[in-house]
Amino acid sequence: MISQWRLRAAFAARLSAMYGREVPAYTTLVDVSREVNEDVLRTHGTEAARLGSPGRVTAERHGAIRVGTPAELGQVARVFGALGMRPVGFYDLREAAVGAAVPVVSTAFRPVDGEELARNPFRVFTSLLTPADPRFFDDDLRTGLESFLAARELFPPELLALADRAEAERELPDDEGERFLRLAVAAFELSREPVDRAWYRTLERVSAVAADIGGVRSTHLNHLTPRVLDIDDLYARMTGRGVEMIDTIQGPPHWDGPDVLLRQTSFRALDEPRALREPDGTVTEGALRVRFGEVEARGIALTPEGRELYDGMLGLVDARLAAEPGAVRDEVARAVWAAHLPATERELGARGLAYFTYRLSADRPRDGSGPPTGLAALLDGGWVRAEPVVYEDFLPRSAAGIFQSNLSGAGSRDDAREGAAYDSAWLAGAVDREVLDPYALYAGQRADSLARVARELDLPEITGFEGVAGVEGLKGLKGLKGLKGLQGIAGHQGSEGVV
Ligand code: OOG
Ligand code: NI
Repeated sequence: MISQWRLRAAFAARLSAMYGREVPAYTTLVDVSREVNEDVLRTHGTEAARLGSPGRVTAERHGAIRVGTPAELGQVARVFGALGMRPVGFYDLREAAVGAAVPVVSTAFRPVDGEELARNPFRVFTSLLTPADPRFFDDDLRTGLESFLAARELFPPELLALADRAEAERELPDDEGERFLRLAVAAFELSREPVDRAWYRTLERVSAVAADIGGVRSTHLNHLTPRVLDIDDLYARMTGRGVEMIDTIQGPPHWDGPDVLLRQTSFRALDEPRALREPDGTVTEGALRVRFGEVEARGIALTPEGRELYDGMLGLVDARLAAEPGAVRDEVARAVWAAHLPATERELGARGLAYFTYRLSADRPRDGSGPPTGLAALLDGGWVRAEPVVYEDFLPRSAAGIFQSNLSGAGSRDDAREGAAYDSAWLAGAVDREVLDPYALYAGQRADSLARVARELDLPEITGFEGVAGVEGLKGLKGLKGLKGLQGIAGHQGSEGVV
């Protein structure tokens, strides 16, 4: 029998081998990532491993795929359900992409509990085309797209049947497991079937993403992303090897305080030979440029309050750059971070801005004194230690930036028209399963760890979150409005400090 997590790990490894054959520059990226990680672990050792064991980080990947219809997304959910990956979060990239046409909404399929994440955290950012959005597609194009998409089959019935069995039984017999893996990897390979050039170009004029999804009769992996422990070093080394990277690292700047959320960068999409069918029926060898290589560094998960601070800080950076056109984004961001984000994990926790789990300290007091009940006192007294929770999700603005930096053209959108509404509940209906809230998952990890510590110390409960759980004055802190609020937050102290 092959258990679900072994299927997941094997799927991620085989996808990686397949993508390396298809996009050789990806192999370079993986090699350089490994070098960087080995160097960081050599110099920073256990400290670097606090956000993931070396084994986890070395194998860690996220993939990105794009599909065309709710029915296709439902099938994707079954394939990933087989691997113990569930839909988490809703991302509306139509809104996050400013000035470019990215007509998709997305979710991420990933394992959700701590043990499963530690075994193999493979996740896939999955985007769904929005043909019903009139800002991008007129009635004719919508009808054309929908009938083209309805006529294709991305996943063979045998794969879906095996997937349902693996999801229900949480394992597969060896032969069935092997068959499942082969069919699942094949479903994400780049197809050799000729692409209808005229149809592809029609869609490309609206959006390169729409063409990549709705212009071909199959799906494929768009990128596969290794995790690196020092993304600035990675960026410099890739550039040193002559690989053209996008201009920036998306997400938080490099700074002296704790790494939070997610930093990402990529090398530019490369021309790939593809067979094209011309209007007269002949097939020619052409090239399409849609797939690229991305790399990421993961930091600590932020609470809703921490996330509002993060979004407010991004707004502040934008406002400063608009006011001072010559300024360098990274320097401005570093200054904003230094002014507003706590510089230590302890303070991040005390202000209720980030998630931690807690465990009994090996060198806790043994002098017969009983433990206090408040978390701050437990931490101060050396009873309990805090460990950062890794951010397992994605960031809509960074995702939009990654999409945009690799588009061949901006496409077109008509913002005078009313956009079609899609939200998390709609997505849940499409996949016929619950779309989980990332914050609830992180908060659950924290609560579980506190309950365990309370049991171990024989305390009825551990107090100390009341003061920070409902940090006031953060609502409506968006962009420029955040300027005033930010100072308020920076000076905010929970009535009872936590970490
Ligand atoms: C997905 C882009 C988003 C990320 O890491 O934020 C993404 C895509 O290009 O299909 O993968
Ligand atoms: Ni990605």
